Amino acid sequence: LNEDIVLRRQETLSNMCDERARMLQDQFNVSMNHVHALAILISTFHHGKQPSAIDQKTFGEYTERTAFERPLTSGVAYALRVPHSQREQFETQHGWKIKKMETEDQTLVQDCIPENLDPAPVQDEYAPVIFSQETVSHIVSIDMMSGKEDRENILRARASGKGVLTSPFKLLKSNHLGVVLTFAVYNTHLPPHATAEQFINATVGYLGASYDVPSLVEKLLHQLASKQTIVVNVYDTTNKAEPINMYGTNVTDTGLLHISTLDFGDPTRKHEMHCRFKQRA
Ligand code: WA2
Repeated sequence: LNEDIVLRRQETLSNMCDERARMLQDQFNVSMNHVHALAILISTFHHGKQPSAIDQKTFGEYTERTAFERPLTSGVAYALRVPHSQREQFETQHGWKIKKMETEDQTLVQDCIPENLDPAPVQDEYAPVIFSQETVSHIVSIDMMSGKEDRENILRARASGKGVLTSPFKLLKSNHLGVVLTFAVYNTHLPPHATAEQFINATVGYLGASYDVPSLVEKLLHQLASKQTIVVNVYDTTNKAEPINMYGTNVTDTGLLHISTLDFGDPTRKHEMHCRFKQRA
């Protein structure tokens, strides 16, 4: 009889966990598709038209009004690919300098104001943000290639032609761990099986979305009114030996546990949802 109860509890837990994992995954997938469409919008109306039909005002309005299409994202932005040979011309044209990303853990708030950031040191190429949704306007003019996670994402996105995700890291102006999703923008219409070299050569910029995972997962789970029943954790398990906790407080409970796998569309990253009952049987 006791065994029966345990089995029933285990089943309830796995159903609740799988449902939540599927919701999170589906919402992520929906927003990923929309971020992909934004990359095509930039390709068509910014790079594909002379003169461009998109400026910061248009981009800001459009992305704010379509924010409902990108659940879980905290903002989107567009960074232009600028080779060093064009840096001076780019800076003159925009009237501002390309800035270096400030990654010190203890940065003064005033250091984050673009005017107070240091210029980007000399590199082969840069990825300064030229358009942003209002919610992430603090990254405008920052060279995204000067941040380790952003740089890796940019290089992987442009060589693959696919949407790619960073490991969890502390986003600028956020106290939480988050992830960034990047799609490269190309100047020609490439077949999906083009070579990495073809993809890289055709790259003109990078459309990215940031996800503040803890606050967004919290919002999602809140809608389910299950918070009294189960405890949820989300982990990046790409490195099996060192899972990174992306959502939820650390738990050492030994009661029933159910693990649901999450697929966020980037096969090089692995994620899991761990669920437990709040109360022991
Ligand atoms: N967006 C928002 N906050 C961040 C961040 C980011 N990256 N990086 C650190 N904090 C424009 O992949 C190109 C967005 C990067 C895209």
